[in-house]
Amino acid sequence: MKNSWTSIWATWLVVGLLYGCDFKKKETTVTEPDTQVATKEVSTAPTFNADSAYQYIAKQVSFGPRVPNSTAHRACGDYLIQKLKELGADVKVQEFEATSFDGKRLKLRNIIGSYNPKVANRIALASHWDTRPWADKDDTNPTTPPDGANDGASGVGVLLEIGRLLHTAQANPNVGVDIFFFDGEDYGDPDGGGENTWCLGSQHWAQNKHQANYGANFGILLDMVGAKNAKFAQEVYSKQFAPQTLNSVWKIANQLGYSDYFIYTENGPITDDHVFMMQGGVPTIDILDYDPTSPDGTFGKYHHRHSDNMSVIDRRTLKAVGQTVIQVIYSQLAV
Ligand code: AHN
Ligand code: ZN
Repeated sequence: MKNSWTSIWATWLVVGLLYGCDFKKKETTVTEPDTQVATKEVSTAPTFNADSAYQYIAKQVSFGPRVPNSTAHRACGDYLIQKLKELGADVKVQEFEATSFDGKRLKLRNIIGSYNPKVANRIALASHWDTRPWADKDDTNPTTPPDGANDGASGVGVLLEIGRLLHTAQANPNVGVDIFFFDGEDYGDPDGGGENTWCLGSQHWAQNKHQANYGANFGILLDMVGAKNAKFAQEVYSKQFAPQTLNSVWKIANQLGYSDYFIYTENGPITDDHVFMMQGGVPTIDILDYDPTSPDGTFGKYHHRHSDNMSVIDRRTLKAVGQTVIQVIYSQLAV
């Protein structure tokens, strides 16, 4: 069992290394909506407030780009710790150092907020909170960092709003929720230095759990979940290693009326924090704005460019993602 799991991983690693992240020549397959998956009777979830999520994003952006070792990064990390506490979470901070592909020593923090910490059935939710040090796809100024409103801040903003709902909702979901803000995701080598140059925070966590014997039934990673007209295709590693979660989440999103966003098209594979969450034992899907059928290809036009600022953020996209995730929590998926 262990061996076949290892060889499956090795195969995907090779596929990932061959194709990289931004690969363009890929086959796309269309799968039909899965109507077989049984989700428990949909219980009433609280209403996700997209404007509140929007404000949490604007607040992060107001610190400036959250590039590791910068004062904005330090200040925003302090804010996130404080905010999660204020929203009633049990907060743990993992402070550590990692070496970047270009030889820098980075001071990083993973920030983890837990709700219903004693409950055995758990859901892991995650986003990265750091900003890429360079808008390296930008035509005019590729050496300075972007605002990272979508790439970084959007997922965190949605998860803070989820935390606010868990803190204030009348009905307590019958499940524990852990919110992971991973650091150092976006410091990767653009020139093929390897997949392990990305996702430094989740790699650290996979090797050093914040809690002995930590486990979750499944995980959901949010990455670039705020752009106008975002498309969330079904990412290959998610489909391979967390198929039930993927099917259930897409089904709920489509039931809620968000079929424009949660599309039944395959993409990837993408090396993102969910890969390392899976290595840490939590089968995790990636909700990621990446549409292989778009004429612009792959990531959105704002990706790693200065146009990734508040003007790309659309409350309707935040609502589609946030309402889906809170509904998943209150549906207590049997996956
Ligand atoms: C790579 O490009 C290797 N991974 C994409 C993950 C990512 C970057 N998410 C946001 N920025
Ligand atoms: Zn990025």
